[in-house]
Amino acid sequence: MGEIKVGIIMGSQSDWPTMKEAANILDELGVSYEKRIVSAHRTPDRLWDYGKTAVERGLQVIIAGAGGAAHLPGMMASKTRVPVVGVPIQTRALSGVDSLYSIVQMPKGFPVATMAIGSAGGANAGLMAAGILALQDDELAQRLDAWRTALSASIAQEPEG
Ligand code: RP5
Repeated sequence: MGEIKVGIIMGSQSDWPTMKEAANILDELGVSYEKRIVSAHRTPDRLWDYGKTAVERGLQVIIAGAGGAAHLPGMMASKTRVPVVGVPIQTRALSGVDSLYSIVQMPKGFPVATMAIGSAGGANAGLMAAGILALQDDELAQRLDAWRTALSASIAQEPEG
């Protein structure tokens, strides 16, 4: 799998089931990654250190998931030029709309590529990261193309029942 180029970070252990969707996709595609709990509110120094060292450590994409007052993806984007893919975690109180709005509405200059709320967003974050890396990795590009072809082939022509 080689050098780790993808960081999966999340605000809490409770975010892991959603963020594991991204990890599962990366596993399927043979992309190595690291996973860390990095909370904007509970461990701000950890966030700062992670962002400060991301480039020198060779990270090329950071997938960041958080819920509620979801400041982690945006703060990470403010600290590193490594592209940040944001995953809004589905929350109980506001169904994840709070997370989505917290992540998507960044000021000009510090973008976060924001995915859908919840598990689809987690999986798509993995695919987005793979697509970015595939721009410079022909073998990964082939695996990603095959993955997409297999998904298309799995869709029935007609509904059952
Ligand atoms: C956020 O608060 C986390 O990203 C998580 O989605 C949410 C709730 O965290 P826990 O109270 O479950 O640890 O920072």
